[in-house]
Amino acid sequence: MLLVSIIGTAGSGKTFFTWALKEHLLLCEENAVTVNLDPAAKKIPYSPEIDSRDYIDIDEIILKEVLGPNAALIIAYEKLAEIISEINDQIKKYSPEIILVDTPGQLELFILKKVGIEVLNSLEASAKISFFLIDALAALNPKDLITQLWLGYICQFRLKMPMYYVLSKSDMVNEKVIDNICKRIVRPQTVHDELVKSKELDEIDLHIIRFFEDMEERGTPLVTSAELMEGFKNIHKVIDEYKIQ
Ligand SMILES: Nc1nc2c(ncn2[C@@H]2O[C@H](COP(=O)(O)OP(=O)(O)O)[C@@H](O)[C@H]2O)c(=O)[nH]1
Ligand SMILES: [Mg+2]
Repeated sequence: MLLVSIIGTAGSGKTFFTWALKEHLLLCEENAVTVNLDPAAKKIPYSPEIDSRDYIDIDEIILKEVLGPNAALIIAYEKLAEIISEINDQIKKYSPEIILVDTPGQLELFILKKVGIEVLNSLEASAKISFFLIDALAALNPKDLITQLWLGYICQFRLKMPMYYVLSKSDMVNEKVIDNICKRIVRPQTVHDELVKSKELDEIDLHIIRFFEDMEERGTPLVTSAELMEGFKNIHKVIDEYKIQ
């Protein structure tokens, strides 16, 4: 049973990707279920088999506790942590091979608060991986891309599970843009050269670029969402490699 957590900033395409990946896995005759762990989601374009909104009413939390949506989401996750065994029982009923977990875009849940990590870690599965969505439209310049990579890296650091970076909305940019994004990731020196050219490079950029050069040695798996679906079976290889390290 493989658990796939789909993580990324708000609007990066997590829900859409969860849906598309589920449809793709259905076509491949893989037994996959979707779990919506975003209790604040207003509209979901598909019907998740397991839905946190069936257990938690975010609007009620906002009204009762007099909170804004971000603070209410943290309370919602604390409630979710309390009933996680029920969610696990629901998942088990489907005997799935693959569990796709859609998460909220409020990354502080996974970066700054223990409760987000606790919830994802409490979901039962024999292997776990996360996909960090990088919105192509929000990664058009080198610094925006590096910022997104950092966010993903911090999530990986906190979650302690193998991570794939998945380029979403690649259909909304041309191939040259995708090429540029890939080049910057595979060879961070490209970012260095671009910043020198635009006279933007400073000391902190140098440190950050050096960090990503190290990351390059470790290999940063980046795929477009379409490539990921085509090569989904390779994911088991990534998980095995991660376990060996
Ligand atoms: N063209 C295109 N639109 C996308 C893609 N992924 C998401 N979107 C759109 O981007 C918006 C935000 O997507 P959503 O999945 O709700 O983002 P989330 O907040 O990360 O769950 C929606 O209008 C989606 O239809 C994609 O790969 N291609
Ligand atoms: Mg969503």
